[in-house]
Amino acid sequence: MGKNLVQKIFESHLVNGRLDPQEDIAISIDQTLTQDATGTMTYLQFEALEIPRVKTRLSVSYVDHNMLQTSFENADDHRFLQTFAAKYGILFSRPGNGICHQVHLERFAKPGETLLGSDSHTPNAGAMGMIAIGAGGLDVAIAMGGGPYYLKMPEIVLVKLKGRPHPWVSSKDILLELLRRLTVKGGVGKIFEFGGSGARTLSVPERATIANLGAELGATTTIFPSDEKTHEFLKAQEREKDWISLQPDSDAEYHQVVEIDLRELEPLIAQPSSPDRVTTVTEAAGREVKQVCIGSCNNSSYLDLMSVARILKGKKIHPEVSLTITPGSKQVFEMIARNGALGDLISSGARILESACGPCIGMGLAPPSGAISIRTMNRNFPGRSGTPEDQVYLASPYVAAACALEGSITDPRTLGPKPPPVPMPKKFLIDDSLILPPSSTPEKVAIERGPNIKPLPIRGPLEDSIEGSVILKVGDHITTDHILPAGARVLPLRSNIPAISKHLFERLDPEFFKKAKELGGGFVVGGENYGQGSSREHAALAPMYLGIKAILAKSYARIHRSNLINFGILPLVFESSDEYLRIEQGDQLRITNLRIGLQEGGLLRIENLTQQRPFEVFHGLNSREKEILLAGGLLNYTRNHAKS
Ligand code: MIC
Ligand code: SF4
Repeated sequence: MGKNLVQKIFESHLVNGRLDPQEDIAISIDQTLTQDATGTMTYLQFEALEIPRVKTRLSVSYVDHNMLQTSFENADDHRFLQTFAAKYGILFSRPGNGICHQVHLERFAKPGETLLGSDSHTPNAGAMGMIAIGAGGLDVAIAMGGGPYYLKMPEIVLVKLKGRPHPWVSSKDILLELLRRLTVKGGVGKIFEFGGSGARTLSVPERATIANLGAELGATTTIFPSDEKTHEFLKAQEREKDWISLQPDSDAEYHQVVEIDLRELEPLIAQPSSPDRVTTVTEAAGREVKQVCIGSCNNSSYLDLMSVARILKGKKIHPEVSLTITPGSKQVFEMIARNGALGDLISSGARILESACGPCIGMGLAPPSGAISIRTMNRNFPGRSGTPEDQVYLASPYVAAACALEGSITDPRTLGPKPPPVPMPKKFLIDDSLILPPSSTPEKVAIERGPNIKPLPIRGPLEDSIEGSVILKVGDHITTDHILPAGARVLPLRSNIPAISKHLFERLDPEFFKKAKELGGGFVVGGENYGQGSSREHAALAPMYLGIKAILAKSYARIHRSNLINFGILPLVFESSDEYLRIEQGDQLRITNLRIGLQEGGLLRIENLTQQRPFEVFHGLNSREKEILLAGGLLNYTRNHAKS
């Protein structure tokens, strides 16, 4: 039987297990990436492992999220990250060099390799024919120490693209179409492998838009073959030597095949406040727009910004619209500056932001109250932009440019028969001077730690009996932005768990912190796909710090479930939706004989002391996960193993 692309790369990296769906496997990791908002904690954890130098082939530390320096915290974190990277053998991409996923694609992603990143959009690099997975910072720390990455072997879905899209339909619309069909949990436990004649015609940056947005399906990752288009891109990045051809066998098998006929697609748009609330732009047309933000790790490439610049050239944006442009990297920024396109954007009335995550993570540019903001980004979770009750729509750069000109949701096909052509450059501008190599005399490097960098909280082994009340009960699709918001106010506290924990669940219950403190911890109850979205392990670390012992939910998002286990919090699953309905906020729960109960079967018995009745929950933990929980988290588990 022939092999698909995923099987080929997994096979060459397999450390443990069999490549059958649902089997527990471990794969070796060639490359890691971190960004500053997750990086400080990742490196504090790496430090706790007491390993003198990273063991990966390549590890890169990026600074792109916490760029507003309204006080000392972010600047101090940058110094910590820079000195840490120098000492431990990590490349340091300085602030200003660009967004981790865009820079990694340009300079480091390599066909056939594996990448683990402490950011959920790490699959962006799947555009280069590599297995790139987003994970919690502790998993990345372990990988930097030479450990494998553990996961359940996902099902592999072939997404077969047929034909060529009509003018003004872009690669963004391909993934929006998949989100429309499959929803934000349609990819859980799956890897999407793209193929077919329609995939062959897409350039690497177009593929990256798709692979990046695959994270919103809840997928483990997304991958494209490495072919002539990959070769063309790597050559233009002066990295031809990194190219290999990587294709599935002609008789490769898949668990599922999804076909998209690109000729049937039209420009699409995701409505507030979920990436899967997709409709056609025609359907939404006419709604008044007050803000347009072009950029983020989705759609900030040279090709994207050149398209926007060509559309806006010689025109002025609508007087009611504020338009922002964030180039994805220094390479993109400098190229559009040197070729004059930046001048066209400025002349149209655009506000040019530095090359960073910016508005995508609420680092400024919150939209006006009640106003529609059109963004080329990947997430429109409620309140993420910084404005309560925000109205954020997600769409392609073509749609965004049309909206900026017209002041309302506008189908770009009204702008003319075809978008202005933008050819792929034969050669990108290469200047890696903002990527600092590690020190050759690491023993001389002192790590700088500002006052905001607090020691890592660690819990002891799992208790045998836990009791407490349900401090909060929430519904389906609670994102990590609900659990622990990002934005300019909270992000600077990422290296300070005592301070950041004050913001836990604040959007859902402003009293949560106070209650958890008074009660000394307890339980949280959630619905489907609990913990959807980002990889931020702070959404597990802060609950652990406040004494949350278990979450009870209908189902979990992949990365968040691992993060809970990594920090010793039980991710329990309701046996039936009835149980979810019966349990109430404020109920007092007790689990006894937990240590033996965990080891014995798949179910745990919980006493609801308030309602005076027992009920059962499912834990679905494999033997390694049980051991991690019994040890009180992955760090304790790893240290115990290192000693034995
Ligand atoms: C996001 O897009 O939500 C983030 C901010 O990049 C997160 C990481 C973080 O919270 O630091 C992600 O996607 O993992
Ligand atoms: Fe940054 Fe936004 Fe991409 Fe997250 S989704 S890495 S915040 S640009």
